[in-house]
Amino acid sequence: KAPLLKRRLSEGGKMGIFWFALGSPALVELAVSRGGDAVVLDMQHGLFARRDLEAAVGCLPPSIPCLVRIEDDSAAAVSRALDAGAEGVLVPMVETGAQAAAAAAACHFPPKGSRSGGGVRPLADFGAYRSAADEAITVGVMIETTRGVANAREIAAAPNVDFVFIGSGDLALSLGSDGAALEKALRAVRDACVAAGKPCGVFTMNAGEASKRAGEGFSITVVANDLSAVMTSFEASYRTFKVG
Ligand code: 3PY
Ligand code: MG
Repeated sequence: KAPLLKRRLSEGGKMGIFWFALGSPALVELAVSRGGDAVVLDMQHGLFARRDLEAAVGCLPPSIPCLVRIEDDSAAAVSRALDAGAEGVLVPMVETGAQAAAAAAACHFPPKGSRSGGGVRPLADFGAYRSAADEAITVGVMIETTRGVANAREIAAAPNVDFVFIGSGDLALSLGSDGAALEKALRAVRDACVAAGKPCGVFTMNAGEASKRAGEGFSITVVANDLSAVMTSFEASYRTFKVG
């Protein structure tokens, strides 16, 4: 697969992505038949078991890049995601440049990094996979704590980190839910990314918020997530139900 995600990020366009937590490959397949610039499959808080992840990645068309938000910054979590055939990872709770650099190294084969070779899909043609993977794999690191914000410049500048993504929910928790402080932190991380020449994304809850943040210079925003899409749609349908 061509390194579509890297190309889109380097072209500087704005990506409206779909976020999946419910662990259903069928839901992923149906949603991307309706649009989306890329998907995130959430292994940190989502319900995807390893086989669900393999199935969900397998049902994506080549035009829809797939990132996996991994469980933590371990090499094992990186392997599970990339061995499934994902184009990249989102590493949660990154707080220092060294942590970002270590996670990025785990995403690349030697000599660039320390990734272990394997995975059912990559092994179908490992030579071809290996020669393209280091160029194709996209590493996104999440800043979602006050410590991460304080170290945003070194995190954004870390080697082989392709973009930064702000976990706005956890960041609000870390800041104590002060709205003004959250806005200030978002701007600080975005500006640190501009200084490092890296794109910056932010987690958003819906298309309205995503559009607003895209207008503020954030390159990747979440236009829909499966959890709230299902709840909103079921609630709206039930509210319009009339017996008459
Ligand atoms: C956050 O907002 O904290 C995330 O990790 C995205 O779900
Ligand atoms: Mg989070």
